[in-house]
Amino acid sequence: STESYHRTDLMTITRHVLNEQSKHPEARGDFTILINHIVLGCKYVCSAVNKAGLAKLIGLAGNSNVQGEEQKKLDVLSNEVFLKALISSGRTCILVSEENEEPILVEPSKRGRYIVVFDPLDGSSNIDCGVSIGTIFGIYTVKDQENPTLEDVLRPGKTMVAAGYCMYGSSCTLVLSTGSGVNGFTLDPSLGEFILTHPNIKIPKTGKIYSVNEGNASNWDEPTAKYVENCKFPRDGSSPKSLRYIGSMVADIHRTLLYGGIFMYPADKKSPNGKLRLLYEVFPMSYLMEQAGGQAFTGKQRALDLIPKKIHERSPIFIGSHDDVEEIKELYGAF
Ligand code: P6P
Repeated sequence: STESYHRTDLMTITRHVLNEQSKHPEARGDFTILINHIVLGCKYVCSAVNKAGLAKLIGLAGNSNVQGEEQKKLDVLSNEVFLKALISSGRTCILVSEENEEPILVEPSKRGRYIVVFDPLDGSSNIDCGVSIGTIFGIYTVKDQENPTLEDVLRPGKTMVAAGYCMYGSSCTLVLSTGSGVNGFTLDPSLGEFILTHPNIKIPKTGKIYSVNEGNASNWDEPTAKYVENCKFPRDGSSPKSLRYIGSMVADIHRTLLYGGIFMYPADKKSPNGKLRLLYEVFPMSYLMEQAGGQAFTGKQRALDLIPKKIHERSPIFIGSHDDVEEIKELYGAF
């Protein structure tokens, strides 16, 4: 809200996380340090994303930087930035990135008790046309810090201790939950600080927007087809819903969280598990949506109850306003 922005005691994300920490007297500040390193990564990627667009457009010297190095693809650069930031925090022991086939085991001297699963730059194919893209992350606590194993990451999303995303668009917005609600922060480039601009986000109980790639309609199963049909030709004679589909998950989810409605990437004949990745796309967004009063459903069960078998496995997802997801659950229950 503008009121908090103009107040003199700006609530930065660092102060906000420290306030959260003070509610846990036993906390040693490790989590705060971890979040600060994630925030650092987001600031760096934000500036790289904004520059890259320009560099590409004005064709800087074959897109190589001043050292003449070949301009790294932004998602590769973003991945390196987050891996370095997370490892240097000294608070992580296992990292799972969309860009790395295998989990990364942090060297013992730099180990902490957190596991971070992340997609460093989701939707990066949208950069060239200026569509918003984003970083998505989820955080687990390791069971035995002396012996981190793959089992530590193949756990249900409901055991995450925090999740969030950072959207690089007209402004840089970081949305975070540490288990007691959802808060949105906007980067003030003049301060280099994320300022609390969306305190305690709650998703409307129902919405007038549905978000799905209609191009896949020929492959949908019956319940999805019926639900979308009813959005367009409501049986109860109410006005049809609006279709909004950006094709960048972070942007579609951010709009759904703020305006309400439902985002869907269903399973279909081509991709029986849908397209989106369970661990570092579906779980973090489902965690946030539930914390904001919404729901996340796979077509079979609550998304956060799923137990991954592989770190890059996919899952169908129906996520958003409580009542809208309830409708699709009834349709799936009925079939
Ligand atoms: P489709 C972007 O490539 C992405 O991974 C998500 O950000 C987005 O929601 C989805 O794929 C879009 O997929 O098949 O509709 O183009």
